[in-house]
Amino acid sequence: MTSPIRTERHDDVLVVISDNPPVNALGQAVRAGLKDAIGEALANDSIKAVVIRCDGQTFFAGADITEFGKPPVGPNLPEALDAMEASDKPVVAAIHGTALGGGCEVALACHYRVAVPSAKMGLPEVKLGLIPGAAGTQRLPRLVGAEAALPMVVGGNPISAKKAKEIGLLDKIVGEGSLESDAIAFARSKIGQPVPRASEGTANEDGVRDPDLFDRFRASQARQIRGFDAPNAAIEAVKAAGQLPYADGVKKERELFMKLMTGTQSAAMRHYFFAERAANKIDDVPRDTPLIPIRKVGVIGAGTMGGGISMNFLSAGIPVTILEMAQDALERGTGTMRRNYENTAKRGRMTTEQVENAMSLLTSTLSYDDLADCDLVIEAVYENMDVKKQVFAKLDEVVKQGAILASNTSYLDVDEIATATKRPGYVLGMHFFSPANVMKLLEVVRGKETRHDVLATVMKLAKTIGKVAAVSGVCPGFIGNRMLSKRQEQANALIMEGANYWDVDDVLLEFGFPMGPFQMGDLAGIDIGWHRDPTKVTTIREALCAAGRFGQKNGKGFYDYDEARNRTPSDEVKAIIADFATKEGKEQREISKDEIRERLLYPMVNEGAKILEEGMAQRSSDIDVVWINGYGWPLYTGGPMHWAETIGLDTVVAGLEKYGLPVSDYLKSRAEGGGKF
Ligand code: 3H9
Repeated sequence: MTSPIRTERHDDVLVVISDNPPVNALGQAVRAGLKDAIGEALANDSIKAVVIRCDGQTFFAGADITEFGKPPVGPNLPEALDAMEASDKPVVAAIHGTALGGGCEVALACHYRVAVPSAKMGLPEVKLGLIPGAAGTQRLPRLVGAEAALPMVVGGNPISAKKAKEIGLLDKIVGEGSLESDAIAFARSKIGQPVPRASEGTANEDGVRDPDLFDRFRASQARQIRGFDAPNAAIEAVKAAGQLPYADGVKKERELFMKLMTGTQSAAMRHYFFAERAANKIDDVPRDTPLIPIRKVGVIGAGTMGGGISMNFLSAGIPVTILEMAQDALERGTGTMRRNYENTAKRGRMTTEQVENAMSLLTSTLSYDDLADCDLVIEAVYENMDVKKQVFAKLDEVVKQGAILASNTSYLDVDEIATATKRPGYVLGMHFFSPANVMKLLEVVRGKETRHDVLATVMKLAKTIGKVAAVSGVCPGFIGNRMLSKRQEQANALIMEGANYWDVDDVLLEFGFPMGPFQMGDLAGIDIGWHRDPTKVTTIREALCAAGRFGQKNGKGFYDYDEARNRTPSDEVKAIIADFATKEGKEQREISKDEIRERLLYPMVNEGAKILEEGMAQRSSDIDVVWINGYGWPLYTGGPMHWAETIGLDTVVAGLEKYGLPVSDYLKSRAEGGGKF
């Protein structure tokens, strides 16, 4: 097999080039090739300097994740990098694309780093439940200081070349089109000078002078890192870089790295990494299916949903025409969109110029005729089949042939909606989650007649607008809401049997969800769908509405809220629930948190199994993608299906049986047939 690493001589400079598509991951052959190339440079007196660069779309994007969990084959990355840094001939990293993880560590082991302006650098290992394992946590703080290193190592988000230059991670930004020649010239300018080694840097002393830095940083990240093991290990490792000699720091990093690597969180997060990428692929749709160009999008409905949906496209530079029934609704909707953008700008996440650019791509209208030339129209009117069918019939009349018509319905039958048109092949569901400009998930609902090119186009478009997409078949509630309804059923049953409703919420919080079902009800508004007749009260929710408890918006729902939106359980609500339970003759008993957790989550897994059995999801990992991105299922458990496999499908089956809950044949068969979906 030919090596992915080749070398080229440019007089006294050896250029080492990696060509390992798609992302130049640092697999065994790359590591071996790098080590050999450095050996070649050191052994040859006529070579005075080395440049390392990559072919293809990016500099090394990290270790090869597919090798994780398999027996290691040498040389390992730290070995290859130590050999590189030990060289007394200058070694220069020439960076384009994304130097991530092990790739960033390669750059750190080089004596100098130059990059094109569009390059990014980062240590995203925490996103895989890990920390850098090739001395990144030890070299980076020594080079840029603990304060600058912490957000990179703990947050895992890449930084721009400009920022990297500012903090001292890059030595020079070179021409976008002249990386290699500029890097060679740079390397040549360093020949004969003593080489600076990141492992010998002293910038980490900022953390020694100000040891509280680490606790302050941890506190500032408390919400984002709750429940995750890796960020705390990352803080510990960066702190060690200031407390220990380099070799001991590296040892500490390795210990922390190995512990994480063999733990369940990293396994779950690596599962998710591949799950997200797999979800974008549709088994029976060829990867080279020609796409329909989407140059202009129409959105029907300027309410919260329609506005949020539109913002996704505007932010991605795609013009949107938004339609409403009345001028005041239209103005209210577009006004809210502008305010949302301006708030984002206030928080420093957008420039005012970007706000204006986005808003300049928006056209508002009261006339369907203005949607005629759209390539995609997404309907976000309220959930009523007759109304949806009227909208689709009208769209079919006015919108050009070949355009895609999508519904944002969260549970209605997309196939039935499609019958209102003469182009059912161009109809599908695009189920966004609220707030639609923020939530990552897009459930793409594939109708029985949806064409391949329509599906492929929407999957690609999802990526363009920064969404994570998963395909669902047509079934009530699709993947996400269908499983949610099983959890809600149990939540309602549990409080009727004597469980405290705040315990139900707390169990899910402790599991890692951002909130529980009753908090969620309060946030969304308990009065959604409330018929406003206090004499007709048949459910707990209706009783709360009749008592004027509408949720967070009026300071009381299931909970009482103070000014800062802190919740306290309400005596009034306890009495309402007790009253219902008595009326229904439900015996009250103490219910343990274990029972609450199992009864909330196991039925979801069972429903997921049924979804798989019916072919409504292509693969179990798609279900994980839906739940992690749309419903706050904790990433570090890998999603409901991966979590169920981790705790054992037989455990789930036994739990369901213990509580007398239904167990699908498919779940049983998977539990008996190896414990995997
Ligand atoms: C690490 O480095 C640990 C070290 O500190 C310790 C060492 C001791 N390995 O995302 P895309 C595949 S941990 C293997 O769709 P994009 C990916 O699965 C690593 N495969 O492209 C996909 O395959 P397929 C730290 C990888 O352009 C294809 O490449 N690094 C890896 O949207 C295209 O990927 C990271 O966490 C990998 N490292 O985005 C970076 N990376 O086509 C992870 C990608 O079969 N990678 N693949 O589905 C990324 O963030 C993005 O892939 C990147 C490109 C931004 C690079």
